[in-house]
Amino acid sequence: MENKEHYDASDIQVLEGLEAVRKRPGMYIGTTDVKGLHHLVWEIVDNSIDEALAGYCKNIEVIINKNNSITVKDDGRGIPTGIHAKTGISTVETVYTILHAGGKFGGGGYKVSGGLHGVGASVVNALSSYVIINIYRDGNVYETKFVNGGKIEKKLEIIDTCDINRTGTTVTFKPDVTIFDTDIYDYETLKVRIRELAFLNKGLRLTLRDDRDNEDTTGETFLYEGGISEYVKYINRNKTPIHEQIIHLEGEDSGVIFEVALQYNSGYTESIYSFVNNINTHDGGTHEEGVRRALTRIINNYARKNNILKEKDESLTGDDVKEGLTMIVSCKHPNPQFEGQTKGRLGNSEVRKLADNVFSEGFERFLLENPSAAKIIIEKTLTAARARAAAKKARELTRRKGGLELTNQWGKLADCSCKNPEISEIFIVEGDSAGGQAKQGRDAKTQAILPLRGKILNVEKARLDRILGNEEIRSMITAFGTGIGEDFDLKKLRYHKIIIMTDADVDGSHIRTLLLTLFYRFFKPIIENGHVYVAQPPLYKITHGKTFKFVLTDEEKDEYLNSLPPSTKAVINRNKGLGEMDKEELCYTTMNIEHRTLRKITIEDAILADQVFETLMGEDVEPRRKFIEENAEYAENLDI
Ligand code: 28F
Repeated sequence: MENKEHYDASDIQVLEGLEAVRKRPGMYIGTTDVKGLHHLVWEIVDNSIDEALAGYCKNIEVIINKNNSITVKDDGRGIPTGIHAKTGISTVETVYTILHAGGKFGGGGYKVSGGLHGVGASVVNALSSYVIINIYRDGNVYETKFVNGGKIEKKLEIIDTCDINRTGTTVTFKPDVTIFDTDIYDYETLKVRIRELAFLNKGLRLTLRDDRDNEDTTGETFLYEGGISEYVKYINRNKTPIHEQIIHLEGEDSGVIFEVALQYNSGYTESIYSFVNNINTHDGGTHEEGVRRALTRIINNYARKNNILKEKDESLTGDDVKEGLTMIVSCKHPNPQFEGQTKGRLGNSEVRKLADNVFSEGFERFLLENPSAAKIIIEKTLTAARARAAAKKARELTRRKGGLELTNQWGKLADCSCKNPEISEIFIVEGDSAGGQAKQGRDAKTQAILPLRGKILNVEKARLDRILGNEEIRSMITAFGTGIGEDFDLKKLRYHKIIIMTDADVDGSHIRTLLLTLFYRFFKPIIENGHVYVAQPPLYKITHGKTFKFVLTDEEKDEYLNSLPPSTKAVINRNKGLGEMDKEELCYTTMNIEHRTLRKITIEDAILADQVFETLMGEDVEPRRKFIEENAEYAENLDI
């Protein structure tokens, strides 16, 4: 071991540099909390990843040691062991003591990956109570050691020999507890990022091991030959992809590598993540823009060429093509320019062109070679476009009219006096007469009534966007209080029970279908959270003498009739409309909390309603006939 007694000018400069890091660690690693603690690991792992990107390293191992120190191992070439020309000290010592050494002294953009601040090993050294580096190279094992924030304790020396074929670098560091709030590493945090690094660097094997409780563990290994394709598959693992193949495209220009993988699922949210040199670009940038632009353009071209979009139709937008899209965009750039407040945006303009070229060429080919997948994808984007147009119209209309002050008697809401949504209910009632009765007989404290005209469907001829223009429906939307589409907020729901009350005939069933479709498409969470109900008015009124009874089903009717003395003359009335009951009867049997029967609508009910609606309103007669035939029984049971 060699200990220095005299410090020369360059030593002092080095110590001043590392001292600056210790004085203001935040400037170099962001924070000194648990996040900063983990950041140290990534700075070291980044150096191994660089060696992998250079094509020399296949395995990286991260170990959490018993004493909360961290060991990172790679099987790259090993940090050069000679004297660094510019500093006159060993390359390792240079890299570990001079700030930004990786970038400045590396020359020619050796450093491709980079942590949050791109500062490298010297910062880890400055913030550690010790760092030990072992290098395996030329059949020798070298070692050097720093203590107390980067003071060299042991100059680089050969401590052993090894197999001539064994090469690599092993670094062990112990974070300085006087600097960090905590020194406890979180296994999950390390695991999530290590898995991500494995996805982003195909073929690279990364292992994480926790020796804190038990030194015998083998740890977990992450290796993905499919790279970002497997990342997409992983993100979609609990979703339902709508086409089998994950589209994976790749290209290179002037040392810039661009890669993208994508797959659509049946959901509505986008999961698009972009990376530059393995760093998440939260705010996107030119790589992401290039892909998004090309995606929108190619889908439009394809839809027009195949006459799916007609001449008069508006083009699909970027918003339409991203519904249910899971996509990873990854760019490796020797000289990335990060922009924006948090430096989370790639600025290099040449990447936009590269991304666009690679994506449009490959994606167009995919659509041509996979017509069935193409059809499904295009259909999904068209549905998104329709929903978006309808939601926009509804928003504009509800905004313009200010909802609740509508003068039109049809859209007249009789609100309840109670303001607690948990016990408030709104009845959406078919027809003027039933609406009037319900208003008179309700419990005005907790029950709101909104009458709907019976003929909405016929009058409007059923395009959803036009239905959203219907005044009564708009006042219903306003009454809910949640907003619609992008503005939707479940917390603002004013009634925890939304009860559809319609006649037991064809018109009633149409209105129910329409409302459920509307809720399914624009207010899905109110169904998912069990706020939608269908009232079950009695099917029969059975009168004998001065007594009468209401029953819900044929079975109940038979049962009741059998229970009467044989000589009883009973009159059985089948209730066709709500209006056939008087207001006391309606309120007693169908609205009163004690006596009514409500059926809670599930998401499956709503999906079926949505399909029925599509089919009923579609232009083709044949699918309509077929659907009604196939679903007659279920639809009857469901009574939609
Ligand atoms: C556990 C952490 O730090 N691995 C590293 C290398 C390999 C080279 C290198 C590193 C050249 C001039 C800076 C080897 N042979 N793991 C690591 N593996 N650094 S760090 O070079 C350092 C640069 O100054 C290396 C030929 N070229 C590069």
